Amino acid sequence: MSQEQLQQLKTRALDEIKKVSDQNQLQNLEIKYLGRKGELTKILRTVGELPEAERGKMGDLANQVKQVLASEIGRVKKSLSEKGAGAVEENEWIDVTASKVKDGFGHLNPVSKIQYELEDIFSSMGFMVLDGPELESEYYNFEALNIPSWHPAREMQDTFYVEGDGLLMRTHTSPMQVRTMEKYGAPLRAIVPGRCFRNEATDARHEHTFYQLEGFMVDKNISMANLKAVLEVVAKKLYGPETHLRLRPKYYPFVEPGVNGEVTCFLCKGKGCRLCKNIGWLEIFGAGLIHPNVLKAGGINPEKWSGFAFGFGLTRLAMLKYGIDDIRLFCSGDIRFLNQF
Ligand code: FA5
Repeated sequence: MSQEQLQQLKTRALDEIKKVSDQNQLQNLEIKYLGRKGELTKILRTVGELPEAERGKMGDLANQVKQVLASEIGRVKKSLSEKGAGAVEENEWIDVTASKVKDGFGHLNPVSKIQYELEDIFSSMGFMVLDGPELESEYYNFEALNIPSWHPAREMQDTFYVEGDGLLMRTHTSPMQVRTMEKYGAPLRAIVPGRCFRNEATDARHEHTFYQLEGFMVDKNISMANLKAVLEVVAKKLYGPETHLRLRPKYYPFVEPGVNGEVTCFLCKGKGCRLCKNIGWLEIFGAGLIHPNVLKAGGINPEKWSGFAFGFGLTRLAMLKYGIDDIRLFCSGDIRFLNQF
């Protein structure tokens, strides 16, 4: 290697160092020129083999080049790490008055829209809005709701169990009935919107993760008439003043009697259409009078107090309202689905 070639190597290396934009690139250059097998290191190793007359000059020059490169690499390394720590270079500036890019704003999920609408309606009737744990105990999810371990109703609500602690992902929002009774006593009125989980063979109407909205009222002499009156007001506010409500017997272990709540189809006004499958009615909740065993589990005397409870399928309400024909779209993570609402 001649002195001229050594100068060329220095120019090339400095040029490359000037262009790096991150620590990785810089480290690669350091290895390329100054590493154990680096270009300059190799040259320095061969200086001893040169004729004596050239040896001194080449040795000095190679060492000078090494120092220049090492110090330039050190300088750039420091500047990059300062930049990484948030330092602003003189030619950089931030316009704090600039407005945000418009199309980055989010919006409410259709389930949240229905949830907030129902929260407003129930709050106006004196109901508290409460939140409950999604990871629930077997006791509150089943036993306190009159569903002992041998009860066949457990099979209809299979879920995801957490090993060891008697904990599970709640299958419905009903566990909050007993939790709320324990905390507030009677009289009481509350709704509990929230996420529920079931071990489902999923299809267009069943997901492993979905939303419900629980509601209950405990007071003196509460009857099915109170249940119907409250839920008819809710149905009319939700779907319009001409909406009717019908209750048909259905078994739930935690209510006695238990009912299925249906409203006149808001699309065909009860005449029969694709949405209601030509029945004219849409099933939107389960409900009934709170079973005496559940009141007792909540520390409330069933001889003195009575109450009603209901559970809306919130995801189902959103599907009906927005004409969504497959529940699996909600958890699909497909932004094109959500952008439609
Ligand atoms: C219950 O969960 C009762 N806890 C409701 C209740 C509360 C009855 C208080 C009486 C008193 P059910 O399993 O039917 O009941 O579920 C209620 C609603 O949740 C259903 O109508 C449906 O809309 C919704 N739902 C249930 N399972 C799923 C699922 N896998 N995917 C989506 N929605 C579901």
